[in-house]
Amino acid sequence: MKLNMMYSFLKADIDLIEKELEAAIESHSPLLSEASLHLLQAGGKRIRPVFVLLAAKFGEYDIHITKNVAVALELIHMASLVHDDVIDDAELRRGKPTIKAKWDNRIAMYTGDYIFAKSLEYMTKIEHVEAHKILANTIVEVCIGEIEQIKDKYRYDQNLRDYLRRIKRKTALLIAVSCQLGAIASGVDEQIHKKLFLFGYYVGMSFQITDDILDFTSTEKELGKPAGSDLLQGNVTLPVLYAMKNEEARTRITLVNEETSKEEMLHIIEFIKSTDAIEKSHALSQRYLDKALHILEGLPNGRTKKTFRDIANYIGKRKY
Ligand code: 2DE
Ligand code: MG
Ligand code: MG
Ligand code: MG
Repeated sequence: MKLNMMYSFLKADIDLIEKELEAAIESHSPLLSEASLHLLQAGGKRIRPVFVLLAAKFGEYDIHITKNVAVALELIHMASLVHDDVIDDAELRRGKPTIKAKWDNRIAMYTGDYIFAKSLEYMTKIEHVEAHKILANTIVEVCIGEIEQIKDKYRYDQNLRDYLRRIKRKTALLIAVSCQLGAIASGVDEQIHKKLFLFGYYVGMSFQITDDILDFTSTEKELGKPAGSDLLQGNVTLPVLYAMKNEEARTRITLVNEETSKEEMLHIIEFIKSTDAIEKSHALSQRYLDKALHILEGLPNGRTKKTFRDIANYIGKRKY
């Protein structure tokens, strides 16, 4: 089943959010509008807004309140991608040139800041102080995660815990908080919004592990961004950690540094794929998914819960 078919009952609300996103980035500066719109129109899975809406369904659902959280979360995600593509020197995102490639790094930095500021504007519509605390704290964690990732580049003495802590910060928390804030904004009580947070956290962990696997196994065409770029950039992800349990792989991987040729890298990537590293990574992704599904069991039954389950399962199997 296609992703958007799983929540077709939300179609009108998702369409509304898409329009709001367009309106949100409209600026008096044509350059800011153009650059932001360029990324927005490249599409994306819109996982965070969808999770916001679904989580809000566990409370007093009012789209005119919830939409602000959904728009804010997608904008924060977008802003972080604009900055990320500067940091990672990425040329392609969602099948289109990145803002930094189409314009330049300076334009990209300010476009990211601009989109980020816009997200805060949407959050001001939410009166729960707690929601703002949670969001601010999450963004702090995302920044720490990104800094840690830079520090950990080409470091082969790191362990599984280092990796898991990093992906928690860079990806899982924002997905977790999408669920939690959607719920808080519609008055859901603590016991439930904490469960939704945990559900989003586990799905987010599984999601990033899959992203890191796809970087090895998928193609630029499918991903809309170059494959194989993690190792090329020195990012030690889960498949690399598992592959290093193999003596020969370990020897070759630990020699990788900034000077390693692209050709040698491609060989190493193929070697990693020939070990059991990909399979083991899938297994860990699945374990997180199972944890997410287990949390769902403790939530009230209904269409929303079923949709969360379908999306979680889809995320574990996705190809892009
Ligand atoms: C993408 O990771 C991670 C994005 C988080 C970036 C966060 C920044 C700080 P990847 P892909 C820059 C926060 C900034 C804000 C909120 C404005 O693995 O493979 O590089 O998609 O992702 O490039
Ligand atoms: Mg990147
Ligand atoms: Mg990055
Ligand atoms: Mg990636």
